[in-house]
Amino acid sequence: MMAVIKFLQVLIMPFRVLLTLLYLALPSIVLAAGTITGVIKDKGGATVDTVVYIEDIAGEFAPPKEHLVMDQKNLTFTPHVMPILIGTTVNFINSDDVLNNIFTPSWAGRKFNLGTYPKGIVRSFTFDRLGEVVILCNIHPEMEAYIFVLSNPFFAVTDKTGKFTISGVPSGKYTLKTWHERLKPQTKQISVKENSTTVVDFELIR
Ligand SMILES: [Cu+2]
Repeated sequence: MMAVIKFLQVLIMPFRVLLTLLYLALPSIVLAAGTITGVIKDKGGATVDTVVYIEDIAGEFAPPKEHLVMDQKNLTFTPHVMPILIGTTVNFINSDDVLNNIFTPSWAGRKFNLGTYPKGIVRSFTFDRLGEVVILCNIHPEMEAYIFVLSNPFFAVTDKTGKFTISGVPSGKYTLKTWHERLKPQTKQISVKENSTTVVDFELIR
């Protein structure tokens, strides 16, 4: 019996070594990725709230387990522009002392209305279709936000200086696209190399 176990142990040994090597190599596999960064402007200067995203990338991407949050405060949706991975759930909060409503008139051929509710209530919605979703409040016509549902997690939104950074991108050739609520989308072919940064700037027009 002991001899058989010994024999099996010897047999398994190479696989254990292989597994250990794989485990040790994992961090470098994960690190074999690059960064895309740049600044987006239009003729008026930096364009805040521009979504930048890789159009197509192979792989299965699980949505985050944690819900994202869109707040309503001082009759303003925050954030104003929110790119998300398909399947992500967003919690809509009302932080105002007055009633607010959440609805969209059209998104991939569909509408939704989460209703009108007071401070302290949270209602959730899972975005299971791609595309641009305009978020409105039927009580305050000036309230407006955008949720942009994307097929992969390689996206970013520009800050107030127009800067964006997408990190952890596997090396490869991609189509990088922009989305802005008022400006025309633009497309650039880019190449990402591991452990390096690809700089891509855009000048958007109406
Ligand atoms: Cu409102």
